[in-house]
Amino acid sequence: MIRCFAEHEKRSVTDLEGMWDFTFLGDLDVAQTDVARIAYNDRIAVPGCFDATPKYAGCRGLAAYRKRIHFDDATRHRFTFNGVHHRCRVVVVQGEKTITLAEHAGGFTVFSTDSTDHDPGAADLVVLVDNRFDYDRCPTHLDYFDWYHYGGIARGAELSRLGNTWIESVRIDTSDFRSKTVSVRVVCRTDSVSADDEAALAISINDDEISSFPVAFAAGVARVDADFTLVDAKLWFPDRPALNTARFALGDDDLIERFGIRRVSIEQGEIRINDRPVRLLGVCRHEAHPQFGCGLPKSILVEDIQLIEEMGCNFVRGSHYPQDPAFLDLCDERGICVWSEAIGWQHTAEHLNDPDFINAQVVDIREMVATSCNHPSVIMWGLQNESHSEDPANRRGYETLIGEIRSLDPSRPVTFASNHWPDDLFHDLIDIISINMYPGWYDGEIGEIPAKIDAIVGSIDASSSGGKPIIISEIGAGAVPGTHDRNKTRWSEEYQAALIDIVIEHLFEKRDRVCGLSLWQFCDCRTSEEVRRILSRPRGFNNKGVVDEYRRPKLAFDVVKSRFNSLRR
Ligand code: ADA
Repeated sequence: MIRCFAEHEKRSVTDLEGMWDFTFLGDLDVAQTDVARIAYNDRIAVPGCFDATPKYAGCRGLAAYRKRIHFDDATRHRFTFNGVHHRCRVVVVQGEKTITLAEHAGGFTVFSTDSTDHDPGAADLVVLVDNRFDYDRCPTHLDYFDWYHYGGIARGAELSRLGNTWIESVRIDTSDFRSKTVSVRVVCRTDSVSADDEAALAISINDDEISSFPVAFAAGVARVDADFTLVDAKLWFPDRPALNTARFALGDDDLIERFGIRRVSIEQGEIRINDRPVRLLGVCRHEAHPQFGCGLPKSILVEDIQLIEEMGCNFVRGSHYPQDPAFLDLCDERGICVWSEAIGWQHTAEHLNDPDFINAQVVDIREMVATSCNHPSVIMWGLQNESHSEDPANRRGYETLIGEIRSLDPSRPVTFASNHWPDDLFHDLIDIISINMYPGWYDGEIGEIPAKIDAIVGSIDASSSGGKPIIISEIGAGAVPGTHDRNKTRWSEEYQAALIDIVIEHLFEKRDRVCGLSLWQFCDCRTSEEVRRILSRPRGFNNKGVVDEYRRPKLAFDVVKSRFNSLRR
């Protein structure tokens, strides 16, 4: 299941998790493979990453997954994939018919594809999955990024019967938190051709009385916009995360969505939720685990959110790609604010001036916003981590991508994490200034950290971006788990703990100009196979987690826990 709650009570939805037929095809091409001739010689679990299993560890190439599915009838059915890495081709085989429904590139976003040309009954769903690096076909997953790119149907899949008329999407935005008014925008679609296909959309919120809205289709699409003032509802705050449930029904279809009444604003250098300034205390989080790759079971999502809460965090930066929607559900419930980031890592002018790269980024952004826009925990959008925002040749690319985000969602502030200050040229395009810096790790010593933070913050405030909220979006140190040294030398847990202690103390005990911190990083994670990178990463891991890759706390965990919890009091 994609979410932490049932999105439907009437719509027929089949969770496709479980054992699938599998075979690793290696160097075959995803477009040229004759699906009907594949011989399956293995089994693999979905959700999951095939190259996180011992037999396929390190394998890069084409993998074929097959699952017997059942079409309830001949009406439209939808396959929804929660994240397939890195690219795939979705095919249905039924009798003599082999139909390619879709190809998709980009692993960390939800996408769906519909089947309309099938017979009722059994069929085979075949997903050809390719985890090779191929800039031309999948420019969002590149081998120089500082994380390991696993392959597979990582976050699961489901099959839904849409029938002839269905609810396509729901968008719930807070239009006025003071009066507790939300705007609800629903898109309905139909395959029926009868012109008099008037239907009624029923909406109820928090089990209040049902409101009915006429639905008039034109060219198969109908939109219903409605405002609801929820006088008895509570607002969503990080420390009091009140959630509401909206139910929608259209004919024999339905949809359930949760939402929070909250408005994010930027005022006087602060980030505010419902006009209350929030101080964001958090960590950057990769979705990775040695046993599961990037396809984390819900048990690990629960473990992660529990540890994040135990540290006293109220903030997670999803680095460097959209997080699992189920994790966002947990953040909604626990009041953990989320920086949701489109995939990207140190991109250059070559990428940012390549129309195909920009188009792939736009797809990622559209899928990220479509999936995450109703989560109250998502309070800001990020993009292009440490890409070259100091290069004037990249302005148009940044304008296009930031413009796309704002066109899809004008309600949330936008930022990008940069390590190029004071040479950044595009801070005018964003609402929050976010700085990645590693004083005391890549340069200098721990004692120099306060002055270096003050210097950067001071120079920002002396610039044209002065007065905007500032987040330190990455800062930290490596610690090889279990490495101890009373002299606190680099790579020891003692050094990492001492550095993080100074950072938090200086940012929030000694000063209050910076409104947010996301330590780099929550958990250790495996880096890419690139030799230069690996040689700089003991164990082939990015060891800057405050817990190791199995979520075992390091000394720094208790420092963060003590500091953040006392700041939260
Ligand atoms: C950069 C990057 C992170 C990680 C970090 C590090 O800030 O954004 O993904 O690579 O450096 O550990 O050096």
